[in-house]
Amino acid sequence: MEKSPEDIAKDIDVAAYYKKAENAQKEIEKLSIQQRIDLLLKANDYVMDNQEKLVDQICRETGKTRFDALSNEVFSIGDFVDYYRKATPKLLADRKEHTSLIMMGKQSKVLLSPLGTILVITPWNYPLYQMFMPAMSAFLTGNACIIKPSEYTPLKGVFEALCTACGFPENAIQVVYGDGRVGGQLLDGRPDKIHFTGSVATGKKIMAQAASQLIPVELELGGNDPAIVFDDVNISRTANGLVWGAFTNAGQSCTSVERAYVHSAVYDDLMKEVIRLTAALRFPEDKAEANSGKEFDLGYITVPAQIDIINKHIDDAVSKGAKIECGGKAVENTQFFQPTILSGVTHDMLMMQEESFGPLLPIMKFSNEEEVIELANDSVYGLSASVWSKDLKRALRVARKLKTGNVSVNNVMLTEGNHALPFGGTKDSGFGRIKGSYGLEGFCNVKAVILDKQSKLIDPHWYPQSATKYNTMTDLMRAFFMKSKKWLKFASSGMKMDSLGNKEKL
Ligand code: TXE
Repeated sequence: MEKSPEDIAKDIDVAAYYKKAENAQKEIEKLSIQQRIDLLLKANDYVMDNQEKLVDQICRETGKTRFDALSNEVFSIGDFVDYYRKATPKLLADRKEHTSLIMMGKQSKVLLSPLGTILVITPWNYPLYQMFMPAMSAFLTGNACIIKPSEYTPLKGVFEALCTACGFPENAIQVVYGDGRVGGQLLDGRPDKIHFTGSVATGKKIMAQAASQLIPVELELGGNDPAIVFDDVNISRTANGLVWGAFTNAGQSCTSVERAYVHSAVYDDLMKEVIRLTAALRFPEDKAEANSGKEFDLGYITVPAQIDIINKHIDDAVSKGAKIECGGKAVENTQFFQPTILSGVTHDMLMMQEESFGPLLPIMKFSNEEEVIELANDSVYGLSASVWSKDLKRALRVARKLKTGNVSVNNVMLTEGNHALPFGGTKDSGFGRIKGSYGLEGFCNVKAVILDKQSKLIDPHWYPQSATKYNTMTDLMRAFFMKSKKWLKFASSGMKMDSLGNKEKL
């Protein structure tokens, strides 16, 4: 008989997982950076070699289309590895930093050391990639990792098989299955850092629990991403971009387009094209077709409760005056939800304020730049955005003013497509950054080191203190720190300070 979620949680031996992780971390730290990269490359080849099996399992657990599984999970893993195989040695190398003249003779360095054990808690929308990317970032930086995948998409056995086949040190990456209770218990094992991707509500719970033990957290939460379309765009490209950005993965992406603002000069043309493209998407008519094994452009909604949220947002918008231009409901007795376009929307509607996480695209008209920036920023979220305009100066000006962690110009969801760029949000979308240099630094103890020489001399600011030392230090400071430097005075007071320190001590 299968164990209940309660029993699974009861049986978790948290201390044992952390003990194994601690031992594994000692082995990982012994590996050179190149040896870790070599294991990453093997993991990459394993994913590519097992692509079809993995795509099958992802599709079975999430309901996404095969192309979504391929492009958003397998391809993203390939791109992640391709970036870090080249960038990691440089990103993790010791850094030489500036040493002020006032500290002459010393050297300053920053060393990146592992933190220890990283707890990675993942959601269900991109199950393989969301496990692979943070876990491998943690591994590259010399950490052990414990993953708690979403109970809806556990991909049971995938990581265990990958780690064994590629020869990762034993327990370098452990996977613990179960629901939120198990996640909560794992926090009590006191990881050295938590990387969480999921909802705002759970993010707040995790942060509160982590605070009591001062565990650092990185939170990648949801979004309500705006797309801003100016009056000089190519209608066809922009409409295609919006439709893909809103409906890829059936809208279950934290950076999918959740609301669009279109300049009044192109609103009618763009709306017409968006509706035409949406109506042409291949989508099941009924349950029989949904189960026929046919290929569609949109998959289904992974977690059934999510359909209630989508329906609630549509009902709320319609009750406040919005018009459904196409779509608007789930295919009866299935988890497929029709790709839906709405017009006549306003900012008091739930879908313009909260994350729908489904295939909804509400479109609103605007007439000037200031107004649309204000509308886009009128959100508790701040994850991502897109700006569409031929005028790149304007697009960049607007991008600068958006209170989000990412902006794509004349494209959509593309910043996260480049692993050299940091990814993360502002406001309720969370904080911390993954990917790029930040993605490795975030899993490191960023350690400052000063190298001084051994000698018989002592530093002038050490004991004893005296009125003469106070006055000489004042002269030195004024000569060096004030707006115009007085080099002669600096040299003479520096020499006096040095000799004062040494005379007093010897
Ligand atoms: O997320 P949860 P859910 C958003 C989206 C969606 C909503 C809910 O709006 O409607 O989140 O999705 C684990 N201590 N996103 O319910 O609950 C849980 O087991 C420790 C945005 O799936 O946040 C799972 O592994 N862990 C998003 C993970 O947290 C806990 C992606 C996420 O679950 C826990 C998906 C606890 N107390 C949904 N409670 C994005 N940012 O990309 C739950 N978990």
